[in-house]
Amino acid sequence: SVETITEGALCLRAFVDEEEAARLMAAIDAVLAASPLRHMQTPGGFRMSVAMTNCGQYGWVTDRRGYRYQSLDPLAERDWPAMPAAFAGLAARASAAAGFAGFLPDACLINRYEPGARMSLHQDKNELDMDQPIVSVSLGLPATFLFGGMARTDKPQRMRLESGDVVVWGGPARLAFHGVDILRDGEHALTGRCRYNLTFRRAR
Ligand code: MD3
Ligand code: FE
Repeated sequence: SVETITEGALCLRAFVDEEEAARLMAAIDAVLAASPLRHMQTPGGFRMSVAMTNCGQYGWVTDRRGYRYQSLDPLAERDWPAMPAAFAGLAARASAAAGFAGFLPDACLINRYEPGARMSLHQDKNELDMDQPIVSVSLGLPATFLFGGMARTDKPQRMRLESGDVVVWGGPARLAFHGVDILRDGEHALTGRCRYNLTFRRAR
């Protein structure tokens, strides 16, 4: 099914079936072998509870110097792994289904939430072209996504995201505030005790 969250944001429920999810998970494992998950530091000096890595031409990083995209993985000290074909294919299908044909992501941020991890309300604004959407894919344990509207002070809508759900954020929703509530403990056949989220972006 397709749900409109707000103008410009579509949730494609169960867009990824279990077979594709397993292929994505194998591709995630291959990325992690080259560029391991790590807890990055915010510019303010806090350790993020979500563990992250990237693939594609650019990767999103944060440290004491700020938030940015770069082609070098600072932990592995080499370029990020290439975007797996399974990732690129899904990003193309999902963006086309949401009316953003021609979306060519050059970055994919991989987030891993363990029980207790969360992401506070923020905007994604380190990308150059805000006319390009962001495609997000949830795998594993369910999470409560917080959709905050255009002002930080807007009361967030809560939304359950389950394994296989894909959300495409573009147009007027591209700069909306959003976050993820504290992940509850559980067990999922695909991922074990965690949730993965892939976000496909056009960084440059
Ligand atoms: C709404 N990730 O990595 S995905 C992020 O579940 C991030 O890991 C969350 O927010 C996660 O930056 C949420 C859904 C999402 C992604 C990008 C957006 C929602 C968005 C960009 C604009 C508006
Ligand atoms: Fe975000």
